[in-house]
Amino acid sequence: MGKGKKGAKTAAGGEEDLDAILAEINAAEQKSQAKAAKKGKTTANGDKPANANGKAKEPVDDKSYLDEIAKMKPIDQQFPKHVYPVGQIHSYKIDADDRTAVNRETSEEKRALDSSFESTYNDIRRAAESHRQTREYVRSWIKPGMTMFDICERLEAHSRRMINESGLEAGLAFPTGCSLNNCAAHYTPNAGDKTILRESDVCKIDFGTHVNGRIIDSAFTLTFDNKFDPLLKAVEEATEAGVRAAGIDVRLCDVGEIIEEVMTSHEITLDGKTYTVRPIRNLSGHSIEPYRIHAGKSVPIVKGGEQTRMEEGEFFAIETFGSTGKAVVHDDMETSHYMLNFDADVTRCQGQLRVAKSKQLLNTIHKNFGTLAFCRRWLDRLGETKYLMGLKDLCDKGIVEPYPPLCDIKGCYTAQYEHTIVLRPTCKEVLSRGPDY
Ligand SMILES: [Co+2]
Repeated sequence: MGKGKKGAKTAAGGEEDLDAILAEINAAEQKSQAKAAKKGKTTANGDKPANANGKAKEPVDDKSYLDEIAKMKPIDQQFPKHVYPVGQIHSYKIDADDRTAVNRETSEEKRALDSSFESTYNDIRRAAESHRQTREYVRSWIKPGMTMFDICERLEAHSRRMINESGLEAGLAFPTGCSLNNCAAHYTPNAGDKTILRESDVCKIDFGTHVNGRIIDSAFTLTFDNKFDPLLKAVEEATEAGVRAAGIDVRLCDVGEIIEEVMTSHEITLDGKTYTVRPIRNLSGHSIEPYRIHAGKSVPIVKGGEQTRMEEGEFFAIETFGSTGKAVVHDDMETSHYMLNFDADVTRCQGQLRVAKSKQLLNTIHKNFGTLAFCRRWLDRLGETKYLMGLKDLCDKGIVEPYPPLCDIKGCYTAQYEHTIVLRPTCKEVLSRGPDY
């Protein structure tokens, strides 16, 4: 999940949301319209899903995967001793004049400190193993022709099973991003979204898991046409460079500069036009704290960022986004992602809310998601209905924050790779590392 968008606000997101609210008010009418439109409708992509006969095909709402998933063992049952696989270990870089780095691995003090965090590391490693197994599962069946809605629902069903979801102690850390093409982040379908994954799409799968609030935030890019390979390679290498550069006392601006340098050393030719792959300058990585996906620090992906340093013990999502467009994102399309404002005093807010529906919705959000991000689909599955007005009320009052999709200019392509790392006292651990990326 990307920390998005400094000074890129437009009204577009808000207008789209107002449309959604009006649609909700006319729910009954909308339903009958949907029924009438069932024959010969187009997808949100503007394409008709075609079967072998070239006829428009209604995607079937096939939930048979639920039985298959129910038979799978959650991670905590796969590891009966409850000790989970360690991520990829990197030694800290040793400066010629600075011997502290080399000492970290052997220092008794640092080793003792490291041991004191073992249960936290074990929690987040369980979340990481869950993430790896879910993304492997997704790669085994995801293909063009499926709706983005079904893709997300199936991914999340598996993820809930692997993490052995249990209230706020273990679960999904944020909604499944599946942003397409020029959209870089924060798109997941809302109810009724018929968008279909196409052969020509560049899809960013960005999802999160957590155990006791220890979040794994990791993402990769899926394509079905190898013409996009140079774009994916540019972004994957840039993220790798960021992961390598990260370390205790490293300045955030230096990480950003290295990422930009690596990414822009790549180019891609599409339809006879050659593009330098550029990092999206108003997106960044971020520090992570318990139940707080975007903590205080941003990890820039271009040069000229803050000189603040990374510190011992911190968790970071190192993520980069490459684009063939303007390399700047703006709010676009209907909002799906929301999150309780971390600093909101929920009890006080409850007392101040006049509208019963807003009050009840805030209660549901607080109880089920706490300060973790959620989406409209997740309110739907909790049985919430006609909540858009209440949600808008909570957003207007600053209690809940909306996170609209972040898109570059139409027609361009964006890619993303992301890992969660921890700067342990003794070494750097790439928690979300897998055989895939
Ligand atoms: Co992120």
